[in-house]
Amino acid sequence: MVRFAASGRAPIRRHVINPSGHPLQEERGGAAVGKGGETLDSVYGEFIRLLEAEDRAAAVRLALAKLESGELDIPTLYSRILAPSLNDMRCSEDEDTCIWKEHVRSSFVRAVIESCYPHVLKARDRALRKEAGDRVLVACPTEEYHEIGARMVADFFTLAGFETTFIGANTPRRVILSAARHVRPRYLAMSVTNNYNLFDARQIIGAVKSELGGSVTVIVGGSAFKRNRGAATETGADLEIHTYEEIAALPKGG
Ligand code: B12
Repeated sequence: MVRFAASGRAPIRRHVINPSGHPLQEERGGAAVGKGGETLDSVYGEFIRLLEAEDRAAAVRLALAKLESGELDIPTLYSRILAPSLNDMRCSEDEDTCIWKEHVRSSFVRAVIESCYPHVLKARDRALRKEAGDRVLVACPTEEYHEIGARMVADFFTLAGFETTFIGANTPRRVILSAARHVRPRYLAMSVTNNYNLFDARQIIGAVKSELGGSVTVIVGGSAFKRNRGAATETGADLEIHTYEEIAALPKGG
């Protein structure tokens, strides 16, 4: 089935259910998550304070504590705390200073994501059947250096019961094709952040489709598509989506 989200953007959903069954509000503002009446805003504020203090250990501990207490689930932690901590970063210093600060912050966020992996597996096993699901290959265009969105999406697919292969960012086209041949995924999920990589995404999608034919559905997402309406169609993708909920709703098994 070939389908695009009607608006080309993720639908706005106000509520999600975390794997442990606690209802959570997606929007940070005013949403209660903590036992002491904490809001997503206050958890976010605390997380940013720790990043600014460059306190990696405390940032990891805060994220894990919120998961362990069931106050946050993985999709909410990733989409509402970690992603905005990077996407909303503001820097008024010179370009080089801003870039190394982006490097530092993204390495902290990466540390949090990797520390969460046991929780991803636990949540997946608790919520879903354990037999192997459909395969998905998560990739980025060749010159894309932004890989954190793709890394989060790999966990979203795992949580949703897929067998996920994450090949990371900055991978040559022939290597992506080799992975596609070996994995033979039902879905290729391509994350694009930098607008300049949309053209390469189109080349890769064309090559994977001619290699695998109709057996693969190509999904695209990431901020390059949020910024450029209609770009997904031009890449030749079958579907543009952006959220965990949309991933969890993808057809499986057949
Ligand atoms: C962190 C960062 C970096 C890090 C990346 C580290 C890493 N290992 O990934 C470093 C420092 C290396 C870097 C380098 C560069 N960056 Co940079 N970077 C950023 C920053 C601050 C955050 C990006 C990020 O990781 N966000 C967090 C992730 C989790 O969010 P996300 O991608 O949106 O993902 C979420 C959803 O979109 C979704 N999703 C993502 N992909 C997919 C895919 C599917 C299929 C689905 C379903 C969902 C989905 O899931 C995620 C969770 O909700 C942005 C600022 C911004 N406002 O975007 C600039 C930004 C993206 N960078 C930019 C630029 C220009 C660069 C550089 C070229 C130079 C520079 N000025 O730094 C270089 C080289 C990049 C290259 N060749 O690709 C520009 C891009 C502008 C453009 N042309 O499009 C931005 C927007 C900054 C700016 N305002 O100018 N960067």
